[in-house]
Amino acid sequence: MKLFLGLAPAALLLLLLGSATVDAFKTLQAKIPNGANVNNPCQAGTQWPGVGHWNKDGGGERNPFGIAFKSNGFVWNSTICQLDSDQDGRSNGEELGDPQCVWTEGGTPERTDGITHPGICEPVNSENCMRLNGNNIPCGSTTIKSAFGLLYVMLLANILVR
Ligand SMILES: [Ca+2]
Repeated sequence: MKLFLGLAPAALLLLLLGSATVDAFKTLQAKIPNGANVNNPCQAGTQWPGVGHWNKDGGGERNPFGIAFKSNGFVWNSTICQLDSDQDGRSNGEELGDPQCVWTEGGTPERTDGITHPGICEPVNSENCMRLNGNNIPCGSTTIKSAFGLLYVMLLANILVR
């Protein structure tokens, strides 16, 4: 019982920190065009809600777009819009559906579909992007996890067969 009482404040703190992280990126999503509409460059058909972070669910280390957006005072303007933060040849505005850099908070961007990631160089499998994204790109980790998962299943199957 004492252990539980001791852990309770820690758990509560984690819960608060977790929801604070979610709140942070949800608030920031509204400050960029199509902030809640960015496609996941690692997995078609899914999204990347934590646009400024290497972690798709937000929190942790910022990607180049997140770093630039922060140093721009978390404001969307022509400066951040014209940058190509992930260096894939398309400006942040082009990626986020505001090619003319005219979007303001609360407005509807010029384009709302096919929104690409402004902080992760795409296509992620190209030689150039693999170099630029470096070890930060979490696309590969799923593959590694799957590989370990597969290995585990194979080992387990091997044991059961015996
Ligand atoms: Ca770009």
